[in-house]
Amino acid sequence: MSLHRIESCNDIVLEKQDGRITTVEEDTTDKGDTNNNGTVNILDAWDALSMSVRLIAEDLNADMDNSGRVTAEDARLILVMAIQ
Ligand SMILES: [Ca+2]
Ligand SMILES: [Ca+2]
Repeated sequence: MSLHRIESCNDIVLEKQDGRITTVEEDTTDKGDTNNNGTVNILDAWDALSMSVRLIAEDLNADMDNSGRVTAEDARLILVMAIQ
């Protein structure tokens, strides 16, 4: 029998429910990174714009102002992030 020590706990979220402690996989997707490629760029802004006009399915990861909807304003905010 071997024991494995956890080297990093940064991405582990513990949740206590009904007296049991369980690990919860954290959503590590960065806000605004709609295509989930690890970086926020103009393609993510394009995705958000496409969501705002219902060309593609809405992904609330693109909801930068937490309004509950993906709009052109969210696309603008992502674009600002992308050029910084
Ligand atoms: Ca991206
Ligand atoms: Ca929004």
